[in-house]
Amino acid sequence: MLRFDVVTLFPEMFAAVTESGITRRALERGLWQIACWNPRQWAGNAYGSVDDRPFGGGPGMVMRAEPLEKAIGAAKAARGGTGKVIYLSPQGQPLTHARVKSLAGSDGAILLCGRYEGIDERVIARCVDEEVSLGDFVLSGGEIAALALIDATVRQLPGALNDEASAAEDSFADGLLDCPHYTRPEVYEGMPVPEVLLSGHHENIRRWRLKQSLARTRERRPELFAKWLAQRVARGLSKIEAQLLREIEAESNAAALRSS
Ligand code: 9D3
Repeated sequence: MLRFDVVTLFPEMFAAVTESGITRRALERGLWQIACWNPRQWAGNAYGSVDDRPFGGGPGMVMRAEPLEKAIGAAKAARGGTGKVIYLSPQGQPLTHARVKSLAGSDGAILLCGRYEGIDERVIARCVDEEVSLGDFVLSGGEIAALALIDATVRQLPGALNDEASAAEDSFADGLLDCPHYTRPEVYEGMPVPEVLLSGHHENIRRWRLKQSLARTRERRPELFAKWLAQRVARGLSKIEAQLLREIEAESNAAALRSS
């Protein structure tokens, strides 16, 4: 069973996944579990302080090793003495769909959330198995990153989504960006829905959606597109894929000529 044990100074933030949406429903269905461990409980001093000034000086505070290790120890004990420890940190490897899929197929992890300037490096050396980041921007702490990781992982569990097809069809599941979506009305502020989507011609609709995904990925995320293409070429492009790529190339060339 997937289980997350979260070491955090802000356990109340995890109501975001326990009290709302797909993650809440999956929890109610018994598909995963969560427990929070607050290092403040192991502060070990009269003031309950879990941070201290950085050796070497500089701004900000650093989370002390002892309360963190004791919280991690309590989490490990609750998991039967084992569990991979993932530290959410700006210095980590970027979170990917591959890592999320791998976690979804595991028994979960202990998620270590930092605050202030970060945590004492000796905790990382002694306890941390993996360091994971959401990307190159600054958050105020690890909690929002842990929430993102939990949300992404839980939605991959069989039975988490109402429409079973959805998780596999998600963007990134096949390495491409999603296609555009429309709902009623057919015309909004003078903007019509693409005709093909009203045609009822399912083959054409599939083809249009794939073409939109390919064109968008090529335009907006060239590195993702290159990866998809290399993978598909290795396996052999389907006739439809090859045809769509030729169309996209031709339309892109035509657009470039028009704007010159
Ligand atoms: C302004 C503070 N920075 C000083 C150079 C360093 C810094 C310390 C602590 C920056 C961010 C944080 C807190 N961030 C996280 O805990 C975090 C994070 C992030 O900031 N961005 C992307 N992914 C993650 S995962 C955890």
